Amino acid sequence: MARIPKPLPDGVLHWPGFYPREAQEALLADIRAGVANAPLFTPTMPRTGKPLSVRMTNFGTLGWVTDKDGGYRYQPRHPVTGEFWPPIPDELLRLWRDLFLDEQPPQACLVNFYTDDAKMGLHQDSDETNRAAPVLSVSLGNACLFRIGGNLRNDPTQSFRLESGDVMALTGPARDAFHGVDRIYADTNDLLKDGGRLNVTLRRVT
Ligand SMILES: O=C(O)CCC(=O)C(=O)O
Ligand SMILES: [Mn+2]
Repeated sequence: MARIPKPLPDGVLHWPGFYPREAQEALLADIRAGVANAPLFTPTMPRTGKPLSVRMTNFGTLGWVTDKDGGYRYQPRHPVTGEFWPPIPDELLRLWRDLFLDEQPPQACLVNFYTDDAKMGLHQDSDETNRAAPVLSVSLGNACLFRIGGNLRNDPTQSFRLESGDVMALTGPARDAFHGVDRIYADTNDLLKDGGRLNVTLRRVT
């Protein structure tokens, strides 16, 4: 019997293969240019100081950071260099504008880099004061297994793959859904020469 694909939860929008390879390369070049000025850093958990397995940086007027003493927060400067974050690449601003005509522009672009053994635990994006605006994400490099549930931690979840060039958004009823990345599939894409996965998320914070 053919397997019927399960529809995504209400408000989860997924555009598989949104960016063709050339556009992925252009976006990667923009991200690399930003990372040259705002290097990836290793975030740590509030209180325990345990390092996350992803490395991250940000673009925009506000960037999401976390460390042992300060916890989860947005701030205008890079926690290691002390410099303001670089601007959000034009292509990503355009993407947001094209998809979300009526929304104010994003203030934060969080850049996550996953090595092939990294993951991200189930969480809500809840440090934004503005929880009405969507969270928009673009995936580059190796595929991952993305998990999404409901607004309660114990709600049932479903999982699907995000591939290089995919765009996804958590909107409306899914804006506060618990989500995470269970695994990266090594050797599934050659955009990143040394493997791994890059994900950028655009957010409105205030
Ligand atoms: O890497 C992803 O696809 C998700 C990233 C994420 O949930 C986050 O940065 O809050
Ligand atoms: Mn998230």
